[in-house]
Amino acid sequence: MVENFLAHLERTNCAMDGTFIQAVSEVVRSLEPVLQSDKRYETYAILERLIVPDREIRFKVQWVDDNNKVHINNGYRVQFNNALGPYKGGLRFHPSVDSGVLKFLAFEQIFKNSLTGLPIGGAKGGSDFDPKGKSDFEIMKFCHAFMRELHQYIGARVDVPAGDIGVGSREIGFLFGEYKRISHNYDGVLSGKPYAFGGSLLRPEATGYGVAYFAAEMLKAELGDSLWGKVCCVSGAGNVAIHTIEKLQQLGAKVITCSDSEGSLYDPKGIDLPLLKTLKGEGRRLSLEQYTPTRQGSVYTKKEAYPPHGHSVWTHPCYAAFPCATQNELSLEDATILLNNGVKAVVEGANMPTMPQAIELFQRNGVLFAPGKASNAGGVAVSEFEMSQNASMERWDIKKLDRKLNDIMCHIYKQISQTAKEHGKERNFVDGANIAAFKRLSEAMILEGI
Ligand code: NDP
Ligand code: 2IT
Repeated sequence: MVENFLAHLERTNCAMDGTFIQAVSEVVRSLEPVLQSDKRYETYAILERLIVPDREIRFKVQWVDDNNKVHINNGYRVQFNNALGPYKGGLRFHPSVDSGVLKFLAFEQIFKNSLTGLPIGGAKGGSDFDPKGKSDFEIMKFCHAFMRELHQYIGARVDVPAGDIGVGSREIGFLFGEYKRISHNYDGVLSGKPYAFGGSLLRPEATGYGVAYFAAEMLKAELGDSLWGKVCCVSGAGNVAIHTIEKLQQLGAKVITCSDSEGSLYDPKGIDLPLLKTLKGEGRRLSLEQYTPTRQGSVYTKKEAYPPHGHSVWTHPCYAAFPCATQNELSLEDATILLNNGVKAVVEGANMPTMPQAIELFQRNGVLFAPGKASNAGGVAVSEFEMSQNASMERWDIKKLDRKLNDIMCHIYKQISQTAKEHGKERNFVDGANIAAFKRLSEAMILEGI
C-alpha cells in the first residue's frame, strides 16, 4: 500500500518537488503501521488529502534598487493545512527558493506545529530574492513590495508568517510596517517582530535554545547523561546556529565548529560566541574567515577546499552534532565519519538537514537521532506565544517564556519517544514524531469533515 501511494505521489508532483517527495516519503513510511489501525483514515482519505496543500499562492514582486534599477522576483505563500489553527510558518528569502522547496517546508511545518500541541496550522512562504550584498534600504524596499502582494492572503486569525533563512526581525519589522500601512490594522499578523512593537522576548533565541533543551532532555532520558563537558559540532552561523551554540555553552558543552555557505570554522578551544556575533549576529553577513586572526588555533576552511561534501564541520570527533544550516546538508559520507568518530546523538536545528541514508545509518547504529520537526519546534512555539501576547495585549516576562519553552521541548520529546515505544519502534524518534503529529492532525481533519 505504501509503495502504491509513493508511486501516486511521484506521478502527481513535478521534478521541482524533489525535497517535497523526500519529506512526504519519510512520513508515509513512518505511518505504515498506523494506517490500517483506524478505518476512518481510509474513509476520510486522510493521507491523500494530507499531501495536497490547501493553496499555493505565487505573486510578482517588483522593486527598485539604490541605483534605480528595476528588479522582479517571485513571491510565494504555501498554505498547507489549517485543521489545527491559523496557517503558521516562516518566510525564506534565498535564491534557491522555489515552489517545491516551500511545499516541502510547509508540509514539514504542519507536522511540527501539530507536535507543539498548540492551535496552529502549517504554511511557508518566501522569495528567490537574495538579501546578500543588499543595502538596508534595498531590503526595506523589497520587504515593502513583497508585503504589498502578501497582505491580502494573511491575517492574525488567518495566516501568521515569521522568519526563516534570510528573514530576521529587521525584515519582519519592514514587512509589519507595510502591512499596517495598507490594512490600517495593528494586530499580530507576523511573529518575530522587534520587541519595540509587539515582539515577544525570547523569540530570537527560541529555536536554538529549544534545540539544546530538547537535546538535554533526550540525553538525560535515554543515556542518563548531560551536555556538561561534551564536545559538540554545529553547522550554520545564522539565527538557529548561534542560539544553539549559546544554549549548549550555557549547559556546559564545548562547541568547536560552525559554518556558512562559503566555508567552515573549527575552534578547538570552543567557539568564541561574542566574536562570532560580531560577524554573524542579526543583520550581519561578514565572512567567518575574519574570525581566525584574533583567535589563535582556530582554522577556517573554504567550502571548495573540502569537496564533495560542502563543508568540513562533521570531520571533527564529537559527542553530539547539530546541523543548523539548511536542508540535505549532512550526507551519508558525513554521517559515516561522525559515526566512526563515536558520535552519540544528532539533533537537527535546520529543517530536514540530514539526508535519508544518513538518518538510516545513525538509527541502525544506535545513534540518537532527533528530527527537526521535533527538535526545532521551539521557534514556532514561541511564535505562538507571541500571537497569544498580541491577542491579549499582554507581555510575558523572560522567565515565564523560558519555562514554557523548556516545558514544550520536554513535552515533545516525551510525546515522540512514548509514541515510538507504543508502536514497537523504541528510540526511532522519526517514526515517533511522524505518528504522534499525524494522529493529532488527522483527528482534527476527521472531526471537521471534508
Ligand atoms: P539564517 O538565514 O539566519 O542562517 C542560515 C545559515 O545557514 C547561514 O549561516 C547560512 O550561510 C547558512 N547556510 C545556508 N545555506 C548553507 C549551505 N548550503 N551550506 C552551509 N551553510 C549554509 O537562517 P536560520 O538560522 O533562521 O535557519 C537555519 C535553518 O533552520 C533552516 O533550515 C530553517 O528552515 C530552520 N529553522 C529556522 C527557524 C527560525 O526560527 N529561524 C525555526 C525552525 C527551523 P550564509 O549566510 O553564507 O548564507
Ligand atoms: O521552520 C520554522 O519552524 C520557522 N521558520 C519558524 C516558523 C514560525 O512561525 O515561527
